[in-house]
This record gives sequence, C-alpha cells and structure tokens, in this order.
Amino acid sequence: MARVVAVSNRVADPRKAAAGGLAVALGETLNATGGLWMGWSGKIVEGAEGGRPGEGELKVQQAGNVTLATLDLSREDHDTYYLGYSNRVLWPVFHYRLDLADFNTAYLAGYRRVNQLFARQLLPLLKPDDLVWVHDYHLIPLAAELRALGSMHRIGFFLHIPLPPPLILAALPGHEWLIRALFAYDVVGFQSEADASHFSRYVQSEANAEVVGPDLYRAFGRTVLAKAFPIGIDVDEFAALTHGKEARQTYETMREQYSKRQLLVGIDRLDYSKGLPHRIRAFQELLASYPESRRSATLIQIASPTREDVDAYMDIRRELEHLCGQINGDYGELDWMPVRYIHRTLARKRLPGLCRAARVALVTPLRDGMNLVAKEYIAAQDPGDPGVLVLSRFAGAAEQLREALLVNPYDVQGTARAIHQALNMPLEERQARHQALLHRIRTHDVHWWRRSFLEALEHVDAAARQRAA
Ligand code: GDG
Repeated sequence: MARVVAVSNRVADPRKAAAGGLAVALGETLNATGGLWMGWSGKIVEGAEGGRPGEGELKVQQAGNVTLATLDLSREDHDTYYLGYSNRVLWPVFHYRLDLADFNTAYLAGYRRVNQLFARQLLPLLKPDDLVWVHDYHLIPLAAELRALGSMHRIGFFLHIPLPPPLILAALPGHEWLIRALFAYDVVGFQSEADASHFSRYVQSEANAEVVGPDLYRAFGRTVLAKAFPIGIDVDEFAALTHGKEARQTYETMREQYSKRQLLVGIDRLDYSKGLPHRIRAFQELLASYPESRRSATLIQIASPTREDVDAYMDIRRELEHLCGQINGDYGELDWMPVRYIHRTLARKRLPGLCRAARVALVTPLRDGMNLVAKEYIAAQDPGDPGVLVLSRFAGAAEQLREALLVNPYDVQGTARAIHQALNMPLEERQARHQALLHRIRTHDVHWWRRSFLEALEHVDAAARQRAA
C-alpha cells in the first residue's frame, strides 16, 4: 500500500499505552507504510506584542517507523480556530444544537487561517503517491487549501461527528462554502447511514450535485465518493486490557463493594451532546417508580473534563452537579448513595474492569457520531454473565447495535423503564443479546474501518477511470 499520511487536530504517539484504540489502529497502518501524522502540538505560543501572533514551527519527531509532525498555535489562532469555530460553531451545529452556536465572524477567519497554515506546512512533506487521510471537523477545508497550492494527491476525509439534516446545516452562515470544501476530497466518510443520507440530500438540493454512481456525487467540477464507514474499536486490544492487572483489580474491588447492589455505569466526556442530565433524570425516575431499586441500584458516572474554556461546558457541569446532589440528597441513605459522580478522567487500563463489573451501561447521548463507549462496554463483558447495554437511538452506534435496549433519551419515563428491564433481564436473554452484539463489533472493528476507508481512497483513480469508460 502507498504511504499513509494522517492529519488531525491532535496527534498521539501510537506506541504509548494511554493512546486509545483509534491511535493504535492508525498507528499500525502508519507504522507499516512508514507514514506521517500531522497535527497541532497542543501548545500555544504567545505572539509578539502589537503584531499578528507568530505561527508555531513544525516539529518533526520519529515514533518508531512513524513520523510525527506537530505545530504550535498562536493564542489568537487557538482561540478562533479551536475554541471558536470548531467548538462553538461546528460542534454544536453538527450535534443539532443551533441554540448553543456562536456565529462570530472572527472564528471563521481563524479557522481558515489555521487550515491554510496546516496546508502550507504539510505540502512540502508529501510525496506524489501518498494517501492523505484528514480527520474531523477541525480540518474540513484542508483539502481545498492543499488543492489551491497545487496538490494532486488522493485525499480522504472522515467526519467523526454527525452531519445534521440539510435544514439544520443551512442555518450555518457559510454552509455553502463548507460543504463545497468537501468536494476537494476524493473520499468523504461518515459514521452512519443517516449522516450519509443528510449529505446526499443536502448536496442535491443546495449544490445541484449529480449522482453519477453508487455513493458518487459530482459538483463544482469534482467527483467525490461519500458514504458511511462506521468506526469500530480494537476488540481484541480492549478484551486484553480487561484481563490486565489494573482492570482485574478494579473489577474485583467493584464486585466486592457492590456484591449486594446493582451497579450501573456511565462513561463520557462531560459534553452536552452526551445527554448526562437526561440520563440522571431517568435514573431518578427509576428510583421514584420502582421502589425495589432504592438502596440497590447505584450509578457510577465518570464525566471526564473537556473543553472547559467554552461556556456551554461550564453550564452543563453545573447542571449535572446540581442534579446529582439533589438525587443523592433525596434518596441517599447512610450506607447507600444512588449516584457516584466523578469529574475526572479514569486511567484507560481501569475502564474495562469498571465496564465488566457493571450490570448495566447507560450510553444515552442526545446525538453522537458513533460512541465508542457502547462498543467498549460490550467488549469488556464476560460472555457467560454479560451486562446489558442501554443505548440511545440517537448514537450512530444504534444503527449497528440493534440488540442493545434502544431508548429515546428525551423520554425520561421510557428510559427508566428500559433501565428497569435491563436490571431484571434473565441470564439467557443477556447472553443472546451480548453474543449478537459482540459479533457485530468484531465484524466491523477498527481494523475493518481503516482498511475499508483506505481501500476506497487507494482505488479512487480506478473508480474515476471506470466512470469515464
Ligand atoms: C468522537 C465522537 C465517535 C471516556 N472517558 C474516559 C475515557 N474515555 C474514552 C472512552 C472512548 C473515548 O474516550 C470516547 O469516545 P466516544 O466515541 O464515546 O466519544 P467522543 O470523545 O465524543 O468521540 C464519537 C468518536 O469521536 C470516534 O470516531 O465515536 O461519536 O463524538 O474510547 O473509553 N478514557 C479514559 N478515561 C476516561 O475517564 N482513559
């Protein structure tokens, strides 16, 4: 295979144990092809007084066979490109939250500037046959900027978050420019069929795109293959982690502490898309409507801190803390607290132990591109005595994980009923559902995802030739 060049907002050293499954999976391909991974270093450099803040220098390091190229950002670029356009505009709009979007024009200027900076720094590092794989909403215009500098490379883009329906997208000032920028790619990947169909409807109605083949759209003088490539996890890696020392310790401690109780778990970044207040209300409803769950059902909610510089994240934190305090105050006993809320990041090696010890996982986002926690929970279970996944129908994962208990997180009573059903599900049913779910996450794991995306990108030229014939 040709050399793979990955570009994403942040890069991770694939050799480090803390790196998630995605970094490991990308790292394997990058390692095998002697590839390059480029992104922001995570560092902010303060600019010279008076003038425009200086651009960070490209720092190139070797991590095994992989070259990591990172650049620092100026304060202004970071605040407009990252905090501003990426996380105060694209993240809320793409998660259907127009009410939380802040359409400040300075943000868009910073977003374009950083994408231009990435393109200028990346182009000299590229070889003609490279496959360039760009990740996520921070870098949508990168291919257009590379093309403007003369790049003829095969460039693919994967959107990790949802793409909203055309009318929501159309509320974004400059949406035409943004979607046009997607046509600079050869392949555009989405998490779900729903996202791909939103793209299809949008480009046909707003950009007069022509459908010229299966999943092939032509507009602005270019043809793009746009379809769903649902991301998976490295099931074996996560299962192996489950049997590691830290995970076993966590599992045993939890089992011991909760031997007479029913443990439920939620593991999320503290993000408003994850539906945490709705989830806590559903749990409160469970305690109110099913008295037998009092003194028994205990929810451990890990809410790892994220993007705390953005106001909406402070608001959701306050709301969540208030709700957890209220429910513990109303229902708690000297020897039992219904909710254990932890606003910290748990060590990755401990996560599978917590997942395995929990009888039920609550994965109830209001909207989510995929949601990997749902898949990690399944991978960590004991097939002989597995737990039950309660999953929002609005997570991309719900298109695949049909044997989970699917819920509408806005329906607090309905979700409470599903939690009750999960807590009381007979062993045979739990086993049958788990077996089916495990099969699904194995068939469409992260290696399948990476292979299918890169194969599609590698063969775009052949596809173009076929179309011409
Ligand atoms: C975006 C899209 C899409 C969570 N808490 C802790 C922790 N985590 C890990 C989980 C999982 C990852 O973070 C979260 O992945 P998700 O998929 O659930 O969500 P996002 O971060 O929003 O990711 C999403 C994903 O991209 C991939 O394409 O699925 O839809 O929004 O791996 O285990 N890890 C550790 N401590 C924690 O406290 N170590």
